[in-house]
Amino acid sequence: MKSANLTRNILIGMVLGAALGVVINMVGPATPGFAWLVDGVFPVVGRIFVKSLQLLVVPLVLLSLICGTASLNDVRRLGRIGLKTVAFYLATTAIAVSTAIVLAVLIRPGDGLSLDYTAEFAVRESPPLTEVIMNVFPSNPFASMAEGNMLQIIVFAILFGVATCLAGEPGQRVLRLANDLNDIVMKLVMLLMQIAPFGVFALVARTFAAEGLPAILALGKYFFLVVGVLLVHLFVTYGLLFRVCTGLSVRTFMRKVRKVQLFAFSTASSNATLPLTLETVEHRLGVKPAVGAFTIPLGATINMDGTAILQGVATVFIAQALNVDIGVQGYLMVVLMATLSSIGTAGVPGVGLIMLAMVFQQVGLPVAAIGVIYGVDRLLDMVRTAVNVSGDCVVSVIVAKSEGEFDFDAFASVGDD
Ligand code: DAS
Repeated sequence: MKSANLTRNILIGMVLGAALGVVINMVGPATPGFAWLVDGVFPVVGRIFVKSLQLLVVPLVLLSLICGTASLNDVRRLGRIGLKTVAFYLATTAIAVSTAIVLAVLIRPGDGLSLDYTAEFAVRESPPLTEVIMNVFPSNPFASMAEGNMLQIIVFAILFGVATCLAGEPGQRVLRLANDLNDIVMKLVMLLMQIAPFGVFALVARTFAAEGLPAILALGKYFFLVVGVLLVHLFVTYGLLFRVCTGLSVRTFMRKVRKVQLFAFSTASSNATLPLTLETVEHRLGVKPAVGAFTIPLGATINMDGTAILQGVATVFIAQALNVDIGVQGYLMVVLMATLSSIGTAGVPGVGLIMLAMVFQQVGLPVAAIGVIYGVDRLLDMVRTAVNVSGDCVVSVIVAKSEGEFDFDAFASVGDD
């Protein structure tokens, strides 16, 4: 199926899934005619679809990063690309959470709310930051791959890629094999994409059936403020940054990342979307593998601007609802925590709430209060994941263009996007 048709079919699957989900939610998910759909068919189809993508993440990241690192064949350049990438990722995350806090303080979504959070919201404890940073270095690469520990896989792949450059002819033989395997895995990505419309339909229908309109209306101001800030960050912040740093057409960029955004929205997982994100930046946005193979896997793990926006709005919302003044210092702490806590947390559904618990603990808000916003979080997770992957694509193009690892013709090509 051509890429443009795939985008259309994914969109159709999403719209039909949302419509059916809302109807089921209104009639009642437990209704006999619907229960087997909501609790049986949709979860099964959705999980098979997401698992089929997660199947490819580790081989794709490992092979593309080994090939990308080796193709640079210059450790200094690799270091420069790495520093630029991390700097842009952290800067856009800090801007995101700051925008969220400022708008939430101005709009005051939590005023007048009486919070009932007697139901304890149990959140898995998140490791301290020092442990997260130490955990970046693998002790056993096979264990890292088996666990899907993205940062450890990235570190191992870069070291392996550098070593192949130093290994002469044997290294070149390994690189040729790695490139061939990478091509095959990319073909597998496009093959599995054919089931995307069905998987997207099931995932979106299940979510809307479970979290329909009543939950959204109950937290209207909060819900629509988070979505609003996400859209501001996507179209204003990223639009300006992309235009200023690359001089390229923002409209073309947004058109080309549409499929990746739909995918991220449907799966609520940057990791599951990673194969498509990588294929898009390298084949449609003109980012050469030497850069894309590094920026995209790293971005799926450490770059979560959409998640940071959730943290900013949710912190202000809960503080206002509890009449707690966490002060300027508290908000600065939120900016720091949101920026740093995104490092090392994989891009999977719901990771934003785990990180939010870290922020609440840091600024003295009751973690149990997160239970108040839990009901609409899956829907917000879908939107913020689409923003997360968009940020990965923006920074990839900026870094690629600044390093001369950019194919303008591929970016400007029309039609098969
Ligand atoms: N679902 C996460 C991701 O994949 C984002 C989040 O939970 O906030 O990026």
